[in-house]
Amino acid sequence: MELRTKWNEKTELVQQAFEQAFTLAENVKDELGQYVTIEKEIDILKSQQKNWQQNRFEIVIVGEFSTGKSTFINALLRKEVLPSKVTPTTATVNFIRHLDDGPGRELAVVHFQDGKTVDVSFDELDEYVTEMSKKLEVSSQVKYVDIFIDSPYLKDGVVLVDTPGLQALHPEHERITKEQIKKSNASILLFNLEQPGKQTEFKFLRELADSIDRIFFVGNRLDGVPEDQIQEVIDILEGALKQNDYQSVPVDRAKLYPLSALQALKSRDTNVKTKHWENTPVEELFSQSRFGNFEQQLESYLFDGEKAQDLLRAPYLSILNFYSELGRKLAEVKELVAGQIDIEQLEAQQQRLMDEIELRKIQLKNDIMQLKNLFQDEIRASEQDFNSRFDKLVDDIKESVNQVISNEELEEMIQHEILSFNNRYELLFTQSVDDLAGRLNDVMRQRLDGFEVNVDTSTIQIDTSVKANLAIKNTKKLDIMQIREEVEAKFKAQQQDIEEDKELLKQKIEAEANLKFKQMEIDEMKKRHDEEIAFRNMLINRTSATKKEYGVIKERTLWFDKKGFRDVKNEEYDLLIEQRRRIMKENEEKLSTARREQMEAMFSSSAISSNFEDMEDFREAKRELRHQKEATYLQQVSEHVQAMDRALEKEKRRILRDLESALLTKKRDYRSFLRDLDALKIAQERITQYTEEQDQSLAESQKHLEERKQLIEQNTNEQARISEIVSNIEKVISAENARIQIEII
Ligand SMILES: Nc1nc2c(ncn2[C@@H]2O[C@H](COP(=O)(O)OP(=O)(O)OP(=O)(O)O)[C@@H](O)[C@H]2O)c(=O)[nH]1
Ligand SMILES: [Mg+2]
Repeated sequence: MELRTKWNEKTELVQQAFEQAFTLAENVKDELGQYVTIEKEIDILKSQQKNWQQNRFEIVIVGEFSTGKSTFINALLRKEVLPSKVTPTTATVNFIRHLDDGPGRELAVVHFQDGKTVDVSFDELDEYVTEMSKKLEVSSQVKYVDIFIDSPYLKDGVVLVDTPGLQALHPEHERITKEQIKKSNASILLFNLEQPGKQTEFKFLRELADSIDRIFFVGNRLDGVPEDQIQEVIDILEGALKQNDYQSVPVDRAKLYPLSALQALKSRDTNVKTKHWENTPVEELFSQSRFGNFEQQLESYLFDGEKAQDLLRAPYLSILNFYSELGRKLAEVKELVAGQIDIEQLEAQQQRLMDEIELRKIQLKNDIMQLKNLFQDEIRASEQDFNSRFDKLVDDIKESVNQVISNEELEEMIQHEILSFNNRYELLFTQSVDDLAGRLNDVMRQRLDGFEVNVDTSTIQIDTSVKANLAIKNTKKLDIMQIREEVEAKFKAQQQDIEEDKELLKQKIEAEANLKFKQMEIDEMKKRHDEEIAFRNMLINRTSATKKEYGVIKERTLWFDKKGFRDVKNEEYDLLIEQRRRIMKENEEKLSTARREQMEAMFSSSAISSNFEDMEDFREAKRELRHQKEATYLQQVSEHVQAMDRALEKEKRRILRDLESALLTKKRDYRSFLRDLDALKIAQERITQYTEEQDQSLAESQKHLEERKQLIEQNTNEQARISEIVSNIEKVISAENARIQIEII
C-alpha cells in the first residue's frame, strides 16, 4: 500500500497540472478573449483529462479450473466474496470493482447474453456466477457480472477480473477474457503447484503472445507441496515456461511466484472455513503463504513500474501540447501589437480564401448534375452482378441436394447448406456493397477530384435467416429385419406343409420296413416248418439215410416165436406221427398270426400317403421353397427401396421449392437495398458537408482576422498593456513547462 500512497501523490500532481492549465486558459479568455480564441484547445484538453481520470488498473486472473483463482482474488480483497468450491465453480467472467465506481453499495450487476441486466445481492451470487446454479445455465446465459465491493484494494481504479477454468471456457467468455487480457495492465496465470503445467495453459498463452510482458505466473497451493520438493516444482514450471510446444516465455519474464492463496485468505479473513491450520497463528500462516511477496511485486509493477510511468507521462504530454498551442497564439498577438504584420496583407489573404471557396462551390453544383446518370449505370451493373452470383449460390445448393441419396443425409445436408449459404450470402452481399461503393467512388473521383462517396456499410443489416419449412418429413426407413419377418410369415404355411409331409413320409418308410420284416419272418418260419416236417417224414418213411442214422422205426413189428406169429404195434412210431401232427398244427398257428400281422402292417403302410416318394423329394421341395423365399425377399426389398427413392425425390423437390422461394426473398433484399440507396443524396450530403466546413473555416478565419485587425488598430497604450499580459502569461507557461518536464523525468 506504500507504493499506492506514492502513486496517489503523483496522480494528485497530475490533477493539479490540469487545473493549473485550465486556470491559465480562463485567464487568457478573460484578458485576451476578444483577440484570441482557444475554445477548441480547451475542449481537447478536457477530454484528455477525462480519459486520464477513467484510467483503470485491470488485473485478469486465468487458469485451469480449481487452481484457486477465486480464492486468490478473495485473498487480495481480504474477505471471502467470490464463491469457491472443490468442483468447477466460476461459470462466468466477473469484474470486481470498487463500489464507488458503481451504485455506491455492495451489489452485483448481472449482464445477460441477450443484453438484459439484473441487480443481485451477494447472498444470491451463487445462483448467477457458479456452475451449481439451480436458476440458470450460467455459462451460456450470463455474459459477465460486475461485482461492486467496498474494499480498499479496489481503490484508485483497481479492477480484478475472475474467470472460469480455461478448459471449459464458453466461447463468449473466452472472447471477453482474451480481449480483457489484451487491454489489461496485468494478468495472472495461476498454476496448481500440486499438478503443474497442463497443456491447455500453454496453449492459451500462445494466443496471448503480444501480452506476455504483462502476464505474471503464479503457482498456487504451495501448502500442498512438501518442503523439500518446492524448489524442484518451481524449476520444472519455469523450465516449461521458457520452453514448450506452444508459447515460450522470454527468460526474463519466465518467473514463477509460489504461494498459497488459501493460507493467505485464512490469515486475513477469520470467518473462512477450512479444515486446515485451525491452530496456526495468523501471522505465521500469512508468512507461510508467501502471498505478501507477490502482492508487493504486483503492486510495484502497477504503481511504480514502467507502465505506471507511461500512465503518468500521457496526461503531462497533453498539457504540454496545450501550452505549446497557447504559446503559438500568444506569440502571434505579440507580433501583431508590435506592428510586425501588415493589415492589408491579412485582408488580401482572407479575400483569396473567400474567392477560392466560392469558385469551388459553383464547380461542385455543376458536377453533381452529371453524377446522377453515371451512378444509375453502376447500380444497375451491381444488381446484375449480384443476381448472377446469387443464382450460382442457389444452383450450388440445388446440386448438393440433388446428389443426396438418403433421408438422413438430406436433413444433414440441408442444415449444412443453409449455414454455408448464409455465410456465402452475407459475404456476397457485403462484397457487392463494397464493390458498388468502390465503383461509385471511382465515378465520383473522376468527376469531382478529392471527393469520396461513402456508402456506410456498417449500418447495413444483412438478414441471413432463411425462412422456409425445411423440416424433412420422416418417410419410412428400410427395415430389412421386418421384411425378412414378413416373407417368413408369408411362407410359413408352405413350410409347415412340407414338414408335415416329411413326417408322413417318415412314418410310411417305417411302416414299409415293418411290412418287409414281417414277410421275412413268415418266409423264415415257413422254411423252418418245411425242414422240420421233412425231417419227421424222413424218419417216418424209413429212408435208407435215416435207417443208417437212427435205426429203423416201424409201424408194427412182426415176428414168429413159440407162441406163434406176432404182430405188435410200435409205440415209438405213433409218437413220431403224433409229434409231426403237433408241430404242423403249432406252426400253422404261428404262421397265421404272422400272416395276420403282415396284413395289418400292409394296411397301415397303405393308409399313410405322403406327397413325397422319398427323402430326396422332400429335400427338393425344401430347396424350392428356399428359392421362392429368397426371390420374394429380394423383390420386396427392391420395392421398398424404390418407394423410398420416390419419397426422397418428392421430398427433395418440395424442399427445393420451399428453399427457392425463401431464397428469392434474399435476392430481393439486395434489390431493395439498392432502391433505398440514394447514392446521389450521399454524394450531395458529402458536398454539402464539405461546403459547410468551408463556410465554417471561412467564418473562423474571418473572426480571427477581426481579432487581429482589432489588435493592430489599438492605440499604443493598449498595445503595450496587451503585450505585458502576454509576457506574463508566457512566463507562467514556461515555469509550468519546466515543472512538468521535471515530473516526467
Ligand atoms: N490447499 C489449498 N487449497 C486451495 C488453495 N487455493 C484454493 N484452494 C481450494 O481449491 C478449491 C478451488 O478453489 P477456487 O478458488 O474455487 O478455484 P478456481 O480456480 O476459482 O476454480 P473455478 O472457478 O472452478 O475455475 C477450493 O476448495 C479452495 O478452497 C490453496 O492455496 N491451498
Ligand atoms: Mg473460481
